[in-house]
Amino acid sequence: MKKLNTVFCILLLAGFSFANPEPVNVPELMQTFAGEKITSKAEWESIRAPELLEKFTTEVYGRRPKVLLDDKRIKFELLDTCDAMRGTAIRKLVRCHYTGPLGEFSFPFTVFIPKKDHPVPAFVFICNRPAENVDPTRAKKSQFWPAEQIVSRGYATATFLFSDIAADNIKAGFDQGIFSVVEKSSERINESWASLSAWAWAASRIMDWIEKEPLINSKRVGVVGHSRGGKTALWTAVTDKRFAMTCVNNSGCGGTKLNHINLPKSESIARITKVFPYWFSSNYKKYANKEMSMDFDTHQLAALVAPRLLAIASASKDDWAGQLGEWWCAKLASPAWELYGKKGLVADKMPNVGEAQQEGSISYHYREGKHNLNLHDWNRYMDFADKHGWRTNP
Ligand code: GTR
Repeated sequence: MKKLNTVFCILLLAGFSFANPEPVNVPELMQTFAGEKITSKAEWESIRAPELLEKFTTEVYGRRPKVLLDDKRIKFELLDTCDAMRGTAIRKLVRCHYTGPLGEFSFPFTVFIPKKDHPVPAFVFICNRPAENVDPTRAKKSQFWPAEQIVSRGYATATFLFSDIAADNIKAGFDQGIFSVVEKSSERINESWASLSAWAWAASRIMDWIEKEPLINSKRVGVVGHSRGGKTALWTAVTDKRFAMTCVNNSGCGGTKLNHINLPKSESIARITKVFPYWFSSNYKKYANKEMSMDFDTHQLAALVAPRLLAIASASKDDWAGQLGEWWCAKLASPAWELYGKKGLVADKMPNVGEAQQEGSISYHYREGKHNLNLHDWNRYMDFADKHGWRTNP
């Protein structure tokens, strides 16, 4: 015991700290890559935000072929509409068709809309788990997409299966799913789009449909995703300003986890680009083992959501996602909201487990438990939307 105490004292005297690690040498948010200071909303919008978007496009998520932006190639087919949830909701089953230069592609999605108070706010959910988690018949229920509870709080919700868009499999390559109708995999270059971008593209197509759906208020739509789906939700909101809110659940490396902080238990860029290279542009692997010297970081990506609502969440037993790095992303992104006269994250340190920080336009909550998305998380996202008046019509 005495020996242990002595070791402890020596460590303390040597300046060894048991406190949380701090971010180190974080790239500036309000300064261009060329070193110019950004001091106004106008400079942010015309100079800094575009160069950051370009950076994350080429270096992390890849560039989508332009032909994907042509809305004349998109059509919707209403497959079915009926009453659901004991008459409290309307269920619509829809198929989105896309005519690509190399062929036809389509994917289905499910929508539940509360029966009253139209037009209602909504959450588009990117489902990165098996189909039983988003059962349109509701015979099977899962907290991963608690559609009944979402509807009972007055929100509509729409979901699709990410695997219907592009396979989540390293062996699948890029001649499958949406990729197969857009370009040949032999034409791909280092900055070509990849799976996270393909999944995000699908979330935006659901927004196209929502804009034509009078029962839903398209100005109050959030996009929600967990883990690889959380990374996708963030990229969706960054690339599609129609989403008024994004909920980024346990997204970790390649999502919100800050890189300029030493969290040895969390996933690294070397690991993620080795195991999941098909999620990102090939350029991303250049940053393997260079986390601390990269000239960009995730707070700059999150800042591209400003001045809209951003919710980031971690789970206490999810060291792999690097909870502290997720919190710092929220904190360091905040100056972008301040340019709009809003507050970002209102907090000086991580909350205790079980608590939420929701005073500003950035929400952070820290749930007890494992890497997951459950009813607790959904309720925090809906609380945040409620706080911003989403349930108050119009
Ligand atoms: C892990 C991966 C993470 C995270 C997670 C998930 O295997 O390392 O980046 O995305 O999967 O999607 O659940």
